[in-house]
Amino acid sequence: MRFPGLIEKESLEDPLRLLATFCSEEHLDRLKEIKNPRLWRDIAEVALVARPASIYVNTGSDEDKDYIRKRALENREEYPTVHPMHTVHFDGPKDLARDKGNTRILYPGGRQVPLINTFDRDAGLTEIGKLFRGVMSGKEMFVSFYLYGPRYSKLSLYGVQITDSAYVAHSEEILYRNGYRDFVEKGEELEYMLFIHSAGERDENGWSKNVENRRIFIDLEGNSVYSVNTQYAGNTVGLKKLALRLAVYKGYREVWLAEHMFIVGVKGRGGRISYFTGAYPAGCGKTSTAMIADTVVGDDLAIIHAVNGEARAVNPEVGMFGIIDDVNPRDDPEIYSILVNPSAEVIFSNVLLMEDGNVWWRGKPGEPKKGINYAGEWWPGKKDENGKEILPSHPNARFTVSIRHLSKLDPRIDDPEGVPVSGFIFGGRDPSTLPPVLEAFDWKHGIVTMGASLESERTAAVLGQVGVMELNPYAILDFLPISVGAFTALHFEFEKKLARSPKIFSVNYFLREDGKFLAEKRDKIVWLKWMEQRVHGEAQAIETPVGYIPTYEDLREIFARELGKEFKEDLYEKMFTIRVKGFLEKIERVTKIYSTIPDTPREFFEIMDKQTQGLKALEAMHGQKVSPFKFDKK
Ligand code: SPV
Ligand code: MN
Repeated sequence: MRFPGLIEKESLEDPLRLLATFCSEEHLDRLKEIKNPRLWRDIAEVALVARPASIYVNTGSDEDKDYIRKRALENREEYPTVHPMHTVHFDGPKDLARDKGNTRILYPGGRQVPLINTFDRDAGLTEIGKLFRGVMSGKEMFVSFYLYGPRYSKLSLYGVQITDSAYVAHSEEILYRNGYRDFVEKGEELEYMLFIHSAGERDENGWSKNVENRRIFIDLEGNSVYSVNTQYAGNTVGLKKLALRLAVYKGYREVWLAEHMFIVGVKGRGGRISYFTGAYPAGCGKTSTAMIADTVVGDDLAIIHAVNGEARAVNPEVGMFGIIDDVNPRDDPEIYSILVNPSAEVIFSNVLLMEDGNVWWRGKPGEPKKGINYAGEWWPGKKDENGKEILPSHPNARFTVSIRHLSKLDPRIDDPEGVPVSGFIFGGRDPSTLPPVLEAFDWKHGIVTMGASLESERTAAVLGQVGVMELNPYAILDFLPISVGAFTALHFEFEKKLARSPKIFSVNYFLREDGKFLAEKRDKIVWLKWMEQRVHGEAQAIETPVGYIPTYEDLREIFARELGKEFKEDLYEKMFTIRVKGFLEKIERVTKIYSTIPDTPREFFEIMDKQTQGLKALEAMHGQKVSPFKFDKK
């Protein structure tokens, strides 16, 4: 029972009979095809509590997809544009991003976990039960089935989405592989994650009205997530960040990794492809790195298992929910061309929909003209109640599109075995210390000093002092259901299952001198190619106390080959100078936080201590800034 006290247990004894009061015969038959009584009870219980007018069982057929799109338009959850395959969704001014405060991990007994927003499980389920009571009355409830990974893969998970939002179902049809037939094939034995969502009451603009009662509760024990009074996809699309928490938890118990990482292929000598996964906090270059690589398996999430001693990764998704702000034809030709291709199905969210039926976002050539946006009607110069100009499209405006439109889509996207992972990349935004690329000594060193220690500079987009470094371990802090100490221990355990561990790298595209970035945007490909060569033992490296850095000669060669650019020795020296003070400060900041987390492995502190000793010895010998030319090559 999911909603204690709200319904009689007996009422679920014959779930199909009960569901017959909500479903047409055709849709009831669709449910009957899946011989899984637990699933029938789950759906019946939600229906009994939320009281929808009807239930639509989505099989992922073309007819079902068309119906869902049509319903999204009829419900005014989406608006048509000049292109029939392009629609626009608005979340409303108070529902434009993930709600961290109201997203909580339910723990029995109200257990607290440092840095994680937890809540007592019983209290949480009671509260959510009340919010779901009758919440779908008069509305249609969609039930959809998805794979979280390739078909017939041991790495994949399964999810059921129940929602009263056609926009959510529509997004999921683009972003995930429909799994109706897998549910039918697997019947009773199938374990699934359950996502229950309601947009709640909507106002005359179609926005969720009761956003103050927005709740996203993650029930680890029940393998379920409840989300209500919100529409923003990061809060509602179950298989995205809600599933990530459940997957991390399952991986923690079974020793595999669910990561907030892209998966890309980088071409090397003889045309070989080596795969890398990469975790970057927001605004640190994750998407642009994925797009500059030679092939793309995924842009946001990765499930990584040890298979016969090898780390193998699958992308649980087949679509992108990407930031559209500043996507322009010059910097992002690939994404831009997809977004203006009339035959690609796109849901734009929180952009400007102009009166002529065209959409506009910052970066799109042409001027924004009168229309509607995330805050209602818009016209050039429109101001809010404080006299501040309202942007035509929101900085968190997004596009939802199938990844299959990418010309660089990796042919192994659907490989049930996943792709072998040669390297993990952790990318932060650091103005003053970290070099553009750095290789860890070994797995544990990388996990501790690069993954667990991942920080990014707070930018103007977030309130507070600009330039302050914020810890975001593995770029997954917002989505962690367990402590970062336990997550770090999991990475140590994971390595024990590997015969050969991926190399670990950190990258930093934001190193500045005199306020100017030392690296250009397009240099990213150089760091990727260097990593690819390192994986195959083809590039040299210089050992420093914080890890290995590239040699000047290797980089000069790669810059010339990849970009036709002359890489100057003095730029190399600036980029790869070891800034001892900055590194020591980072260790101090990060260690201070981990010392408040009781389940941090002892080795974490040992590795940090060793690094501190190494840096201090270096400082004693060469001072606070040490040129890469002072070290020996390896
Ligand atoms: C992110 O913020 O990391 C995203 C978008 O990928 S959301 O789905 O909102 O999490
Ligand atoms: Mn993400």
